[in-house]
Amino acid sequence: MKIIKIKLPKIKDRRGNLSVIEKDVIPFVSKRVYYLYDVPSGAKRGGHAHKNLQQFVVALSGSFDVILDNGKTRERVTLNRPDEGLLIENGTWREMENFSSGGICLVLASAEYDEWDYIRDYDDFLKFKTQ
Ligand code: T46
Repeated sequence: MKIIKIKLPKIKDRRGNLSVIEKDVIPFVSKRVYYLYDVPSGAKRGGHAHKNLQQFVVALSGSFDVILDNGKTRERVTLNRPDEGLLIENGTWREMENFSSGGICLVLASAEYDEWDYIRDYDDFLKFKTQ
C-alpha cells in the first residue's frame, strides 16, 4: 500500500517554530477541521472507512499510530511530528491507537461531517472494495 506522508514547511525562529498547511500542499480543499485530544492511554479511535472523504492527519503534539488497510494489505504508520502529515485517501480503513500522553491529532477533511459517508463494519468495507 502506498503511504503518503507530506512534509510541511517549518519556519524556525528564536521564538519557536511555525508550520503551515497551505493550498496546494494537500490534494483537496479543506472544508472541515477537527482534532482529537485528551485520548486516554490504551484508547482506540477510528475503526471505519470513508466512501468519499479524504483526510490529512497531523500529530500536533505527542504521537500516535495510524493503521491503514486497503482491503488487501495493512500498514502501521507512526505520526510524531507537527511538520509532517499523513494523507488518508477515501476507501481506506483506518484505526488509531498508541496515543502518547498529551497526544493531539489534527485532521483536515475534504467535506463536512456526513454519517452516510462512513463504513463502520469491516465486512461491509471489504464488499465496498470489491464493488
Ligand atoms: C476519522 C478519525 C481519524 C461530529 O459530530 N462531527 C465531526 O466532524 C466528527 C469527526 C465527529 N462527530 C461526532 C460523531 C460521533 O458522535 O463525534 C462523535 C465521535 O466520532 P467518531 O466515533 O467517528 O470518532 P473517531 O475518532 O473514531 O473518528 C474520527 C472521524 O470521525 C473519522 O472520520 O477518520 O477521527
